This record gives sequence, C-alpha cells and structure tokens, in this order.
Amino acid sequence: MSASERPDASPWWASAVFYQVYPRSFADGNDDGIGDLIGVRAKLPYLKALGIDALWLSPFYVSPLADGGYDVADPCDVDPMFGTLADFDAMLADAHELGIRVTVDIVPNHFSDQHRWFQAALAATPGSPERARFIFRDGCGPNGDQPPNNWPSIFGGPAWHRVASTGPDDPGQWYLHIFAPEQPDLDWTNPEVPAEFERILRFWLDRGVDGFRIDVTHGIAKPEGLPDMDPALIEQLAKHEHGSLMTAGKDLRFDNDGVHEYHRMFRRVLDSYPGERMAVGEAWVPDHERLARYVRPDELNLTFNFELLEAKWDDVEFHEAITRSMAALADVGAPCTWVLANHDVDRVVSRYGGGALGLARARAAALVTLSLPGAVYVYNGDELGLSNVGLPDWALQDPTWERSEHKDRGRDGERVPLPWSGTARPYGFGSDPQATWLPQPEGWGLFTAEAEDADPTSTLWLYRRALAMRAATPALLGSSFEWLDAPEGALAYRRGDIAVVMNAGPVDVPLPAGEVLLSSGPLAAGWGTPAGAGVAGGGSSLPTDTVAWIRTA
Ligand code: TEU
Ligand code: CA
Repeated sequence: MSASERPDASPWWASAVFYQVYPRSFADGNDDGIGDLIGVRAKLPYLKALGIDALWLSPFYVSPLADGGYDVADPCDVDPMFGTLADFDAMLADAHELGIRVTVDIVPNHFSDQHRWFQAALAATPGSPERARFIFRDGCGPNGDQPPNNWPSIFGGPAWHRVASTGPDDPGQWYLHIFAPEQPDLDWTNPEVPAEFERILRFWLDRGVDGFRIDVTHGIAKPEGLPDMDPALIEQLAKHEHGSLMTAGKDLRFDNDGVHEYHRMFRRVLDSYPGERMAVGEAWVPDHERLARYVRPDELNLTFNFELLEAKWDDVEFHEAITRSMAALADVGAPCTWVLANHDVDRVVSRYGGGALGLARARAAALVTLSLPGAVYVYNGDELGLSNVGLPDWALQDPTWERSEHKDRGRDGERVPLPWSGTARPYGFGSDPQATWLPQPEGWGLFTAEAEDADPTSTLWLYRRALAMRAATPALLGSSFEWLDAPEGALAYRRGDIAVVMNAGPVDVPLPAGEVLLSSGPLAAGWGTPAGAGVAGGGSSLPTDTVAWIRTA
C-alpha cells in the first residue's frame, strides 16, 4: 500500500458500499404484497453474500404515503405497514451481527400534513406559534387569493396551498410545499424545528443506527423574504424530465447559505456518539464549489455526487463527471460518493438504452463506480440488472403523475417490487401475484435473485465478485487515482496496480498488459467460469460497452 493510499485510520464510510433499500419494494415478510422490515431482516444473508458494507433504508416511518413515505407523520415510529419498532431493532441487531451497518433516512424539509404539528397549525390562527413551525403567509391580491410568490412545486403546480379561514379577519392563509401539498415545508429559522430534529436524530442514534441519509438537505433554508423566481427558470423546470433537479440558473428554493448552520448541528449530534456515525446529504447542487461546502470538516460527512447519474453512457461525459466530482471535493478533503441510480430516477439499464444493450452498459458502469475512490451507493435491484417497468396508468401512485396533469409518469417504474425466486409473478415477493403494490412484469423470471445465483455470468455474480475484490484490494479502497491515456471512445485510469478501462466506443480497444481480474462482459472464450476471473489477460482487447479491471505488472 503506497503512501497515497487511505490510512487505516480513515473512517468506514469513506470507502463503503451502501445498498439502498426502498422498503416498500425490497422484500415482503408478511405476504401482503408490500415490502417491510421483516422482509429486510430475512434478506440480510443475501446482502451479506452480496458483500455490501451498509444499508440505507428509505423511510419506513408512520406515513399516509402521499409521497412513498417521504411524507412523514411520525418520524420516531414505524408505520404498521412496515412493521414495528421491535422489528426494526431485530433487523438492526442481525445486521450488526453480520457486520452490516444500518443508516436511515431523515426528512427535514417537510412533515406530512398528518403530523400532529401540522394538524395543530391548521387549527390555530395566523401568527400563532403553531403556524410558525411551517411557512404560512398571507396571499397576494385584494382578497389574498393569489399565492404569496411564484414558486412551483417539484411535482408540478404551484408550491402554495390555501387553507380555510379561521375567523372574520382571516381570509385564509397559504402554506409552502416545495413537494406535494401533503408535505408542508418546515421553517428552520424557528428554533423549535432544529430542536425537534435533534430529538429525532438522537432517537435513532440511541437505537444504534450508524448514520443517516438526509433528504433534500440543500432545501431546508429558504431565502429571506421568499422572493419570486426567474420566470424563465420556472419554464425550464416545467419541461424537465423527472429525475433531475440540476438546473443551470439559480433556483431560489435550494442551496441557500442558511443550510450550513443546520448541517453543523447534525454533525455535532453525530460526533457526540461513539463509533463513527455519519450523514450523507442529498444535495442536487450543480455548482461544484458550492457542493463542496456541504462536506466541510464540521458539516456532513458525505454528499451524493450526482454527476455520474446525470451522465450519458459516454466516455467524455464520464471523464468530465469524474474529474469535476473529484476536483470539487478534494479541496475540502471529503471523499466522493458515487451514485448511478436511486428511487427517483429511471433505472440504469433503461437510461442506457434498455434491453441487452442497456444491461451491458449498466454492468460496465457498475465496474466504473465500484473502482473509483470514495463511497458508492447501489440501488436495490441494480445488482440484478433490472430495468424500469412500463406501468399502466391505473397502477401509478407517484404524486408526480396527477400533479403534472398526466405529463410526467413519475418514479413508480423504478420502484416495482423485486423478483426473488420462481418463474412467475410475484417471483417470491409474497405469494399473491395480484397483491404486489405495483404490478410486476412478465419475464422477470430470468432476473430473480434465485436464477442469477445459479448463473455465474449473471449481474448478481458480477456485483458479488466486484464487491469481494474491492474489499480485498487496498488500492481500490484508497484514494490514489490517476488518469491513463486511452483510445477514442475509451476511458482508463489507474488505482495503484489496478488499471480500469471502459470502452464506450464503437470498436474494440486494446487492454494494457496484465491479468484481467474482472470484466463486465465477455472478452474471449472462457469468460464467466465459476472461478469468476476472466481470461488470462495481456494483449486481449476490450469489446464495446465493456469495462475491465486489470492487475498490471
Ligand atoms: O428527492 C429530492 C428531489 O427533489 C428529487 O429527487 C425529486 O423527487 C425528483 O426529481 C422528482 O421527480 C427526495 C426524495 O429522494 C424523493 O423521493 C422525495 O419525493 C423528495 O425528496 C421529497 O421528500
Ligand atoms: Ca408486507
């Protein structure tokens, strides 16, 4: 291990592979067609065999599910649909027993409209302390019947909702909801709000969680006076395809300087516990210098780098995404956090062209992210090579569908319950094919964990081998990184004695001399043997849409 490698003292999360569980869709433990915590617990051996270091669980808290659980009605309890606090504790204990860390989602930008605080705010009058926890304003216009400003909601329509009058002097105020109307934004300048979130963090830290993923962490501070947004930007946003919050212009709703004070509070709380507890921020911040501010030494530990998720399958785009992500965070000394997919964006296979082509590229891209310096997040089902599912209108549940007036089908296509076993629906996700909360497609029999476990060339085995090799290879866990020259259409870099070559071009490219440790697809006859390693290396060439890891001399 060279001097530039990560010192042994560096914290676990700096190079961890996190696996995102979307609880509703991961595994069903009580056969009602909805994933739950008993299901997660039952699949821990599968996750151990996969080789991940930690889990990130999307929300499983009490919620009316207006936004898949990101509308939290009680952040310190489990929704009965997902189980009980005892189920959570049992899952956490088993995970720790297996050496898997557990992180959970914190949603600080908003509560559910069913949260007791918001119910109290509705019952109280304008100017009351109950309303001051949220962002209530009088409307514009003669009767206050216009929204207080022109902000749009992320899910379509205005970001303001009017409530009923509480008396003769009150025409009815409006409250801010950057997301759905069922998700009223909290006012973090009210000290009661950070105090409540400190309590929530401590509740889960006391139970033993290893850290948090913090939702919309770039949105919790609003600009003074809530000024109007640039109408041209609003128009541009209205056209955006779902999945991207990155805009060229300044979006006044996000990345206001006030957020950093709240991140420092999160960090203080985390650091007051033993055992390297951590937080990763979800911050869709296009400006790299500004993104770096989220991971200054006294702020969040990690922040997602969404550049690769936004990049097309293209060597130049990958090169830029990687370079810019690394340059920004290097200045503050924070590791990068690579992410190709999550529950908000189309699955990788579909984004890269779908079918066999999309799958080949998705497998290749996985070998890129898993060989870059820093932490990596894997979205559940990506290790099986799943694609987005084209769902019928009647099945859609994402609020985006209704709020965009049926222009944007939303994010359900990447949230379909996972296929575990068997050849017919529901593929081991419970037993009733009609009961799964979103309908599964025909043809997933080839993509079940069971089928892929039996096929050494499967995507599941590719992930298992890559994760095992990463864990056993100090050069991949360290921070050393160097670009190598590569032919047109290709990308190459070195991590210690490991060279990584990505071919996104139309023709084969030569591989450097050495032993091929792993490749995302066939290089030559003999590929995909149970031993897992590819073929004896030097001099072979790398086909299009393939990535290889090579141990150089
Ligand atoms: O997402 C933040 C976010 O704004 C986007 O990912 C957005 O949901 C997407 O681009 C719209 O199509 C987080 C959660 O990950 C997401 O699931 C929630 O809906 C959102 O916050 C609100 O809590
Ligand atoms: Ca269930």
